[in-house]
Amino acid sequence: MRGCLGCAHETHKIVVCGLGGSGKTQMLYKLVLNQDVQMHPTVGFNLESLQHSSNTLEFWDIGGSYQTNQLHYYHCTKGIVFVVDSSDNIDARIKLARENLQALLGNPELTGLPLLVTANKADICKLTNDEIIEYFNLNSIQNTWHIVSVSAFDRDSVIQALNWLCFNMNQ
Ligand SMILES: Nc1nc2c(ncn2[C@@H]2O[C@H](COP(=O)(O)OP(=O)(O)O)[C@@H](O)[C@H]2O)c(=O)[nH]1
Ligand SMILES: [Mg+2]
Repeated sequence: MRGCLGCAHETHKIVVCGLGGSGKTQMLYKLVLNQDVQMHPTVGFNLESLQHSSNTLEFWDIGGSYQTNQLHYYHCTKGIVFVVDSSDNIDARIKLARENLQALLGNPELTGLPLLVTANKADICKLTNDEIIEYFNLNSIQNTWHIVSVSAFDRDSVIQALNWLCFNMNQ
């Protein structure tokens, strides 16, 4: 247990990060509302809660420039979801995503937390999970991590992925 005085212990705060357009908000709206909502770029951040097994999961969907140097958003976090747009080519965007993940994992508030990488847009994907593992160099990171192919439109695929995160947050 991390030193989080004042946090509700039954609630797990999860930060949901990844490049703009990777599908963070679509995934959360499907999870929480079970609806395919028409998306607009997120300004600031969304906060959504979901009852999952015996846990309340509090998702912080942190958009765009909010992802860098926003230490206070990460305080008391128990788990990380990093959303990759697997329909991207290995090009400048994936390079940016890799830098984004490295910067995120360097944040002292997030040290050692379980990391769930969702290879999103499985319905139209180009990158395999093995390619993402290699390109993001996941085998070299210190956090316990797991990668799952999901589609934000397929709620069950996201729930399955979250099962891993919930199990590992409770360790
Ligand atoms: N085909 C497909 N499109 C998706 C998926 N997830 C998100 N999108 C689309 O990708 C775009 C960006 O999604 P959004 O949730 O706004 O991305 P965010 O910036 O990471 O929050 C939207 O047009 C979504 O409908 C998916 O799993 N499959
Ligand atoms: Mg968004």
